[in-house]
Amino acid sequence: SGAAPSSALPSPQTNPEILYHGIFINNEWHNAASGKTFPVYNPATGEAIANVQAAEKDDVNKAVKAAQKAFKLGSTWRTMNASQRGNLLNRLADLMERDRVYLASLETLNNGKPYSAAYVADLELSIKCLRYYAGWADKVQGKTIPVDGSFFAYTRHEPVGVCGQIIPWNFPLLMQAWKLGPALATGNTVVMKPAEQTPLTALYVAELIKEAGFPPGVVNIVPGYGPTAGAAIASHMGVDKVAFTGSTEIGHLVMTAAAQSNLKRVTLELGGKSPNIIFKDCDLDHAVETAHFGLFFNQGQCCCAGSRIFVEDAIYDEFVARSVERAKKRNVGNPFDMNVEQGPQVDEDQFKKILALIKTGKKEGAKLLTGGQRYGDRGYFIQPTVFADVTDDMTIAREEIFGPVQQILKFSSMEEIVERANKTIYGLAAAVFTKDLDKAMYLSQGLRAGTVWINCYDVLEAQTPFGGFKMSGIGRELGEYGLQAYTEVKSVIVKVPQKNS
Ligand code: TXE
Repeated sequence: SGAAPSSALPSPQTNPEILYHGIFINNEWHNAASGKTFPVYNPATGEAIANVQAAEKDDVNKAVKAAQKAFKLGSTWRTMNASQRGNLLNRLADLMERDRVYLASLETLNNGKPYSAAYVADLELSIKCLRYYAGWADKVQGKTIPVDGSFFAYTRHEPVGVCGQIIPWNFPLLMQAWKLGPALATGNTVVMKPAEQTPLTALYVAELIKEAGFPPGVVNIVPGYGPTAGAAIASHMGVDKVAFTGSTEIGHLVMTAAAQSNLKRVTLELGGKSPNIIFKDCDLDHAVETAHFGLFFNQGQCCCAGSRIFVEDAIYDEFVARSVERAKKRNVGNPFDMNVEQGPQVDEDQFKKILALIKTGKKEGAKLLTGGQRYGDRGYFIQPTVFADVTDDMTIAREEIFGPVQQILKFSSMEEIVERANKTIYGLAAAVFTKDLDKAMYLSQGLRAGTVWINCYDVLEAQTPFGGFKMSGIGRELGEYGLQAYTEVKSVIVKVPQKNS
């Protein structure tokens, strides 16, 4: 997506220094109350690279207290001009720009994604997201309402309060930016838990938040595990809203915890099994390459990965042959190497889950045409894998694999395809490749998904809302819609001596 040639990129720092391992509360670094730490790994080698303080309930309590204090009426944050909140977000974006090579390098070390992708996609989009929401800070407006009687009525869009934000490991910096941008633009305070696999860049950004000049307690970052730190946030009586991105399974737990505690507002961005529908009248070269990108990008670790590729029967064999050829050419290896397209999976759990699903695919009769095994003998690399002759009922056509494994199915009519594409518990994204505008428009209405791409894939810009139908989530992130989850609407009604039109 608009990537500059990798030769034009500044070289990475192949051994970026890890500066922060603590819990960030009130713009200061703290150790865990329990004294516990947890190891963080380099997935390209499997070696531990840092020990990070493991936040649990006591630490989350401390962070929530700090966030509540920063949110008090009359506080520096509450009395700050909205435009100044925008300035601070822009300053944070400037600092990420300043440290872009370092941040992209650290992201690569901890997550395993190619440095070129981290630099061109993750950093670019994170910075743009913060700037987009910086622009919104002083443009969130209520209404005046012509109420019956001698009253003057208006609405205020107020911040919700303390926002718990629990994020995953597939795009650590970008998920942090998606969450911080709208929350801070609208004046909330934050207690954020990065994923236990990938806390390092979030902790570095914490230091940049302080440097940018955000008042103490506005953003607190509590690294730790899900069942301890994450659950403490989701069930906390002092947290007014929780935003979660991760698995559908944990999405259920977060919503349950919210229901059983204080009915905090909940937004969820969960899994997917997105259909990518290829008609015989498409531009075939473009469709093959974009379907490849839409599945293999980020080692296949995308919630919106196009993981059910439906191809019209007339071009099925040709599409499969070209997709296999393309997958065989995919350059796997050291993610710091500028020419590498695919690094390791994020950790051993994911690596094992993917290999097990590949086995299941073979057992259930899908045709394995390339890949299917571990790549190399060190780290969590998996060969780019393509399955053809996949049918709707197979496990690999139903479950999220979250790895470099492409499923290609066949279809023969318009009537059949809408129903089959929608036959899933998920509804995050979908795509259609055709030159026929009528087909594209018909499907854009019939597909039950939060995003429909036509002749493109993974176009995710800060201006357009993103989120799921069905079990892919609740609420929308990004765009103007993304602000809604971070504001409460308050009606204020004032008695006036006389009302005139
Ligand atoms: O996810 P989890 P995992 C999918 C993908 C992947 C699978 C499992 O299919 O293979 O989920 O990945 C925190 N209360 N996605 O196990 O556990 C956890 O610490 C509160 C899709 O890594 O959902 C982390 O910060 N929080 C997805 C975050 O939830 C809890 C991205 C996500 O982890 C918790 C990642 C609890 N009880 C995985 N338990 C996407 N939508 O992009 C865990 N967490």
